[in-house]
Amino acid sequence: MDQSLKRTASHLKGETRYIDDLDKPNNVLYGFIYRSNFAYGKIEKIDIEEAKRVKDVFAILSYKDIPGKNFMGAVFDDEPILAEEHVEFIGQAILLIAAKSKSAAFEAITKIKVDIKELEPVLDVEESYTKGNFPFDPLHIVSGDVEEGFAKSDFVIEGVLNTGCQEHFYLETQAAMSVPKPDGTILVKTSSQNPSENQLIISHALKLESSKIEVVTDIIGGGFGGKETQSNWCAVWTSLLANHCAVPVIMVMDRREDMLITGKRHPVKTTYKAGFNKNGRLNAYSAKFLFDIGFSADLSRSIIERSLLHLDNSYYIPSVKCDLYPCRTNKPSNTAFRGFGAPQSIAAIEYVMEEISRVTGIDAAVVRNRNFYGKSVRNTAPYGQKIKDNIIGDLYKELLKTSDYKQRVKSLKEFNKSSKWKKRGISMVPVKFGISFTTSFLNQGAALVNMYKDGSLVVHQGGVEMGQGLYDKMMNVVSREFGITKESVRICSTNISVIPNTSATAASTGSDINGHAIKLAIDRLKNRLNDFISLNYSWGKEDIVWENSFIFSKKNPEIRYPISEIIKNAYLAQVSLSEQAYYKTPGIHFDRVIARGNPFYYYVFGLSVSEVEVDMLTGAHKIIRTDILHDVGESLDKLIDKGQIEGAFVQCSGWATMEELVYNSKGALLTASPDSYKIPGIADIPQDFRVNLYEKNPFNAGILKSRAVGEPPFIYGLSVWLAIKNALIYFNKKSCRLDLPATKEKILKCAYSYVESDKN
Ligand code: MTE
Ligand code: QUE
Ligand code: MOS
Repeated sequence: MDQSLKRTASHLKGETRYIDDLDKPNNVLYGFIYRSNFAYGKIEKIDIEEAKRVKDVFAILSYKDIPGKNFMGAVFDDEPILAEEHVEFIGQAILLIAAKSKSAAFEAITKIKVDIKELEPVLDVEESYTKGNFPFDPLHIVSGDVEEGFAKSDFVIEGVLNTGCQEHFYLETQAAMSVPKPDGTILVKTSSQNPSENQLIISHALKLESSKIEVVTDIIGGGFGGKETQSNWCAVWTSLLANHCAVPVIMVMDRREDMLITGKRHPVKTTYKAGFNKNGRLNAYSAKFLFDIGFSADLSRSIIERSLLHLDNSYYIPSVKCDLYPCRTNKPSNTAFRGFGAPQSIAAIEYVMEEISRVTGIDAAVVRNRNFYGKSVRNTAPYGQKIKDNIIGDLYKELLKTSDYKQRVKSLKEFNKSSKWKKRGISMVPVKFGISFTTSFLNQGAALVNMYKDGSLVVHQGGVEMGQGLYDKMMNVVSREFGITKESVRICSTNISVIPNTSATAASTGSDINGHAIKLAIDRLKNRLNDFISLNYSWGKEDIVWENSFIFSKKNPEIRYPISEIIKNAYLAQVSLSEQAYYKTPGIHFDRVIARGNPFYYYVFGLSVSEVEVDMLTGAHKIIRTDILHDVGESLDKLIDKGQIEGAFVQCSGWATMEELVYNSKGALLTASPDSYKIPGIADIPQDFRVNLYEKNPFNAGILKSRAVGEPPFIYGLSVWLAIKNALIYFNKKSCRLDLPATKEKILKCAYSYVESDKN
């Protein structure tokens, strides 16, 4: 069995070892934090004398015990590792505790006395916006003249839309283990999408050079963006404690703590205005987006930037004027989450599409089709990038047919005439998703390929396996590019001492960037080996073929040598069997100030249709059927890609219909566990779920002609929310705003128009 299969088999048996499952050294200590109970306050006094005397408690540290810098951050260093004078959200860490057991640490926590003077927190985006509470400049985009566009429109609509927060709910909570070594270095095992950033933060906090911090990440139990920056907490806390106590320290957040402390998807309040013609075509779109970024900047600027770059979704909008504000609030710092800001602005424009349909009486799918980007005209995004290889129109034609859209709209209308309390609705949602980090320099990666004398191969690369199938895809790249059977290939866990300066495994670019780097390394190694073969076997270099772990000449394919034999000879002839390579994505740039540039290497397109049935007595809905047609070029692995599409769809449908984070007036999260926070279960997937890969559009510049898959299909889940909105129209003719998530409660309010006003 090759490594991919073996890994999958043991994963399915629950044998994958996350941080909490690691064998612990017997001198290990457990790390805990003492947290703030106030959303905003001034720390007046800390007394740990009594707590320090608790048996089996080895250290209690405050920010004063940090040897280096207490401030961290991906972009701005505005996040204290431990609170200094002020606490800024409920759950913020004030003290670190290392203890032999959980009970000892908890006893110490009850004996710690921290006096905090409570101050008035800012919890509402609107309040934060009014106060101008922006930790960095708001983002703007202008293209064309919206005033002129509104003036010449047959209709102009205005409205407000709120999109909610979302917890990542990775299966493995945040965790890390740090092991100090006698030579003054430290080994950190971390559940992180960005081990290099863990390394950098630890380096600053411990005042230790990066080279002395070995950071290793084996398969993690999900990330979804929530382990880019948010993994820094456990990594730096365990390192501080391990460094202080000179023994290994492990820390694994429990689910409540994780939900309380770590950042989530940004909730956004959007105020929009759209002008369009009787035929449903948009002339102008203006909007103000208020992002609830939480207490610090984190990745918010990049997230808001990606929002800005997706506010058009798949539509050509002749004039656009949008302002996006980063509003600071006293909550955990919101962060990357699958889609990275795009789902929020796409939700707004898709909501507008449904409204255009309602106002004009034109079917919403037709409205969308009329607004799609063109192939050779109407094909420039508001930020100036040409939309090349646009196939959205082709996908539309095909999905319209395969989903039987028109007939089903007819049947649904029939159904709704005869059914009083149950109403059906349908909605089509397209996606155009830009692939690349919009922060250009992050688009780089490296790989190291080491061959042994027996012809077997180990591959190191910078990407993290988090369930998205990166390792399996890299295995396919190695096996196909090298011509070697998978049995002889091993993909190693991510180690920052082997591959340095990695970017986060994020922006859906993991297999693109690392796959390209691996391919380049293989090309170099093969080239050197082919020189050797050509010389020693008297074959023309261009005739040499590597296939299924055999090497032969095209001219004489009967004579085949096993790779192992040739590699042994190459070794004896003193040919190096190791090669490293570096890849950077070409041609990417974006100027944030003028909001113009070419931020994406390419776009991924796709289309979805969902039909739902809503019970207007209970507000419950079920998804009757979902059809998805999605373009991944030539798939690196069809099963994985299908799984990514299904998973992303379901994850978004949770955000769009059921997941709700409720805070009280003091800023305390009331839904910090799965008993009050509902994510989709097996009963919530579509009853009839048809996911198809579009196979007619290989991407020649991609790795093995593939396209990225991780984030784009998240958008399809919006079709569930908008199908519910569509169903509501058949029950309650009055217009009513349906915020996201469309929970049962909101659906009922809408069904009976108990919404106070559509204006705010
Ligand atoms: N799939 C699983 N199973 N678990 C995850 O954590 N993260 C998503 C997506 N799919 C995730 C996932 C996110 S947010 C991203 S950016 C991509 O995977 C990252 O991996 P890739 O770049 O290798 O596609
Ligand atoms: C998409 C992403 C990310 C992004 C930009 C995208 C992302 C990410 C960063 C980022 C930006 C600046 C930094 C940094 C990271 O940008 O995940 O460390 O200094 O981490 O378009 O997914
Ligand atoms: Mo994904 S949100 O870019 O980790």
